[in-house]
Amino acid sequence: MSQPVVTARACANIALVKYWGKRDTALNLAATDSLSLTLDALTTETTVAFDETLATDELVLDGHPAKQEEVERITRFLDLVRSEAGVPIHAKVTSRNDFPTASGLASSASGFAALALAATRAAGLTLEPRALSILARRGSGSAARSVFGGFVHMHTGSRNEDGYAEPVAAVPPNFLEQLRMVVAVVGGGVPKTHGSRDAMDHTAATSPMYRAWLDLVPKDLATAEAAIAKGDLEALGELVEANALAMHASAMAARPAIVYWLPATLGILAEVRGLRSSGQPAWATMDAGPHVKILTTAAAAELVQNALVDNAGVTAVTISAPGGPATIVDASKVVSLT
Ligand code: 2P0
Repeated sequence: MSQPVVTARACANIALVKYWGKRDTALNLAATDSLSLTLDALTTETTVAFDETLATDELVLDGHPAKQEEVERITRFLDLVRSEAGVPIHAKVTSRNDFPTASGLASSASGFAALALAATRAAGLTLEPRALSILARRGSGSAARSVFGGFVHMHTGSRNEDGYAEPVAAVPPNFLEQLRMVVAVVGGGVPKTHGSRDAMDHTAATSPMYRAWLDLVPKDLATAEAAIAKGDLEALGELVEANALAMHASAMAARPAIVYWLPATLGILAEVRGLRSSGQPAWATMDAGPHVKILTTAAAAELVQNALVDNAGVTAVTISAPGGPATIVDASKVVSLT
């Protein structure tokens, strides 16, 4: 019996209007829609090989055997693929990120998007992009968005089949090409203090600001997508920074508080406001970690990078262009040992 060994690559994405909270934890359906930009400089490459000789699934992450809880999360995800494909055997998964994992730099997004694509192909399934997005969501909500390139809109969905992402339709020509995201890593990419999954559940359960967050998101999405449709970067940037601050405000108001920021985070936010007051296009967004991503233009990206690189506590500043969809890198038929 032969099983293809498949390698897929997916880019991370940064939410422009955030996903923070779930309506259904079992199906991993988000409480609200969200909007993201896929980034080409942050990628995960994942190889999947189903193998009848394995007694359990195996996961090698960035060259090291993964922790038990990480293997269990992958096994729960592969169970969905096994059941759909009718392939009742375990798999070896080898995954490599080109950025720090579990530090608020969206590794679960690119990771589960690459795994969804590699695992389905390795199991003999070819899913349409929408079905792949729905499957990736079961692994991690933000992964549904990393199936696609460019601007991506994720639907909350009230049923499993409605919770998918899709590219934003109305984007003026050349608007994406002129955008850059400058990623300022704070604190050396150390693992984050609160995983986003637990933190969003805790925010939803205890934050007096959470209801306001849920009411805000549809309005922010409409504003952001109208700005994209007009190619109005200033309107989009203002909205992006305001939305990120609102998400963090809801998390900080949780009891006990979820505070992702470090002193350098605030230093960068001040620097970004300074850049704007000197006429530069720069707007900040932060996720479940201390790092800051700055939406800017290709023309201003190096200036923004240079302004941030010497800030205390900033350990790396990279420039990323918009990225494309998840793709197969290699799919070769091999004869298994049995
Ligand atoms: C986002 N984040 O929209 C938000 C903003 C982090 C902050 O999506 O529980 O790892 O796996 O569905 O996708 C992080 O949440 O959560 C996230 P799960 P995920 O990008």
